[in-house]
Amino acid sequence: MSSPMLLLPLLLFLGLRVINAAAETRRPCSDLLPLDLLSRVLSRAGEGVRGVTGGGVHLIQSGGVMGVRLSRPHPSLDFPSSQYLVNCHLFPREFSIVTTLKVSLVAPKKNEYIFSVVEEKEEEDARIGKRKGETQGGTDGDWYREKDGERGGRDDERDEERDGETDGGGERLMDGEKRKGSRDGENSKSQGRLLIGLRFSRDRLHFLFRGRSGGVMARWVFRGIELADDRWHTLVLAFSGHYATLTVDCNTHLEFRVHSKSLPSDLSIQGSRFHIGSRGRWNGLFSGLIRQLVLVPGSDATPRVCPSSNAGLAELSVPAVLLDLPQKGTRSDLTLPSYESEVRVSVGLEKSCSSSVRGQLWFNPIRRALYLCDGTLWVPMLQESQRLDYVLEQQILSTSSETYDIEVFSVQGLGLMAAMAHRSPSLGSAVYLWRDGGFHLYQKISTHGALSWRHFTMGKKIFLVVSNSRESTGKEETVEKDELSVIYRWNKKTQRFVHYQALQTHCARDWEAFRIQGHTYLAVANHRQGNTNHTIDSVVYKWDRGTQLFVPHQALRTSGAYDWEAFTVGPYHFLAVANAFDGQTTHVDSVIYVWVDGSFHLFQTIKTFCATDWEMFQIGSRVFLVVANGHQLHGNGPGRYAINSTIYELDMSSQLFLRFQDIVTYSAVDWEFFTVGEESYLVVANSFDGESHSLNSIIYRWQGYEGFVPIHRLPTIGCSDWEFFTSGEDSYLIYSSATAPLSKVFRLKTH
Ligand SMILES: *[C@@H]1O[C@H](CO)[C@@H](O)[C@H](O)[C@H]1NC(C)=O
Ligand SMILES: *[C@@H]1O[C@H](CO)[C@@H](O)[C@H](O)[C@H]1NC(C)=O
Ligand SMILES: [Ca+2]
Ligand SMILES: [Ca+2]
Repeated sequence: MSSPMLLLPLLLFLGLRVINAAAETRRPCSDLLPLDLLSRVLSRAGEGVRGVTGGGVHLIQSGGVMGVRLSRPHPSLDFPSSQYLVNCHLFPREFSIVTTLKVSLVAPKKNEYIFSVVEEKEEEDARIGKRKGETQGGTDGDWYREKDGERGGRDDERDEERDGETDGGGERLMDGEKRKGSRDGENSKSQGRLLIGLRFSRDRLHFLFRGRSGGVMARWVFRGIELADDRWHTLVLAFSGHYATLTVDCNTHLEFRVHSKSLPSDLSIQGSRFHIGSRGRWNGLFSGLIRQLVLVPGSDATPRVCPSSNAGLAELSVPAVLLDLPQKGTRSDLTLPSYESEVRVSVGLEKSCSSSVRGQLWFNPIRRALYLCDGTLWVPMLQESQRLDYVLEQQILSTSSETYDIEVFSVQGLGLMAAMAHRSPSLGSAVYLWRDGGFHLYQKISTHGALSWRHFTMGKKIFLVVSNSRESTGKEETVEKDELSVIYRWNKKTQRFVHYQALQTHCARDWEAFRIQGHTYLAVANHRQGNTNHTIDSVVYKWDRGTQLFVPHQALRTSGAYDWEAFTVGPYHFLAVANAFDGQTTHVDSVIYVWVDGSFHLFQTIKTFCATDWEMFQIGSRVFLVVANGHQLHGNGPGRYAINSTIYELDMSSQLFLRFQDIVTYSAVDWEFFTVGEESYLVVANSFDGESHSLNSIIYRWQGYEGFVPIHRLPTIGCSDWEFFTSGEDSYLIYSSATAPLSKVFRLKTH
């Protein structure tokens, strides 16, 4: 490997950063994900929080764009902070708020809260809880109100103002406006102290923030912000170190240097509640439309949102139900709403459609579909998005021996094929052809302890490469001598794969094929040399046009390499190795390399535990890498198999892969990413839990800000690999077993 010194200026030039540190040390609150507060509200409203359905939260279309209107206080509008800011007792020191709003009018001298975080007292908790029970189905108003005179609470509004004044000065701007103390407070005493508040008046935006130790309320006032012009605006308010930045519609850029004392770093959010669209009181509900409200911990979200082709509607995370617009229908008998009019949409459980609600829209959050009442029936307005419903067993394929890997590919004129790496050296491996909804044996290929197959093409030439790893006989020389991996080429005439080139490998676990600047490369993961040496070279080969053969291009030192993953992000080519074992421990660094000037250079190392697979995938413009961690070895003690496998996301500003989500896996050996319709999924191959090989593999579905959540469990035996493929209209998954001579094909049912 070349020296990092030489590499640095080059990479700086490219805008990339080379770093040796593990990614996990970068974020103080690494478990926090962007918190989509509005999705929270909508899913709670849709589910009918505590028996109360829909009311209070309406989807409104305005200016051709959907937003949420809050018509009255509703239980879905507030929730405990602890529910979403877990593993982090203090509010993040660095954070951004991204919000998209449309406000038509604000009365002079009036403030409206976009959201707040309010302290909650325990006895209040109990009382509110009781009251909630009492008022189910009743008026929502009581729910927020406290009994008069029950507590001699301070009037926070005054308190906030006083704090602001006494703590004034520096670059922080004070709002001199005096308000009538009674406006908010008299009838409904405060529920608790305001900890965080984002509110606006006619021409300014206020951000309030209280550190607990001093009890001091700091306030920033951004003047000249005219929000109430009946247009959609997207605001990004970012707090980072000593700066506060406000970006409006991606182009106004107001930057305030915040007095170091001013942004308290010790704001405890324990025992507090988020209130969306209010200060947590009966009156004073946000009057406009909200389309987006996201709290982003740990970074300035501006580069994630801007630039945008539609800056007033720049998006970080908009609830899915607000993304779709009703299409103009083709049926002429329907009176379809004009985009410019405000249309009422109810969310929640099915209501009856009768002439009285003709023309109303109903959003069913369970089916994620929008319906229009034509006077008698609900007519679907949007093509219901395809979505994985359940998984059907399609085929049980008996194989000559156990299988370590499956590669599915297609050959023009013939169709879908699967190359399977079978274990038995005497029976060899095979290629199968997809016919009539199942795989059938097509061609046997002699292999020796085959561990993986890779398909690739060069122009019209079709190739397959297999990694052979003759199982150890105890005699090192024979092990060494015969370890040849083989490239096969598709012969059009005979319609068979034929031997093309053999390459010396060392217990090869994986082949990866990729192209860079018109050249084809192959990388082999050499796992071990002899019986004990794991720290050896893995090799990148390059196709030589003269000799028409692959020749060694670069050697990269690896430790028990298991997998290579090649991927491209913009102009950058990456190659990541999963390092499993260095001879002593499974706790070794796996490495991501980047292509600079004709060869790979260190980009980032990531701590892994017996890493067996990397899978790169993209969701929208976001780039992720997920690692499969096999097991943790502690000295001579028993290994741990139930450990986290981690999803990393490429952070565009730091140019690093940062921890995004941990998922507990059981000796994971493979991740497979796939999409069905609009939805994204991951499936993991769980192979061993310490006792048994019969356990569930899990399918996870992408849920945006929640990351991936488990949705299906598939019983597998010694699962070694998952592959996703489609045939015609249908989507399938196939898995192979390393402990039984069978593979299974599942059909993914969608609706
Ligand atoms: C392992 O193999 C590498 C590459 O062949 C060699 O440089 C190294 O010395 C070997 N290590 C041991 C402990 O034999
Ligand atoms: C997995 O990670 C989560 C959160 O990152 C952590 O709470 C949990 O203890 C970890 N589980 C294991 C088995 O390491
Ligand atoms: Ca991989
Ligand atoms: Ca796979």
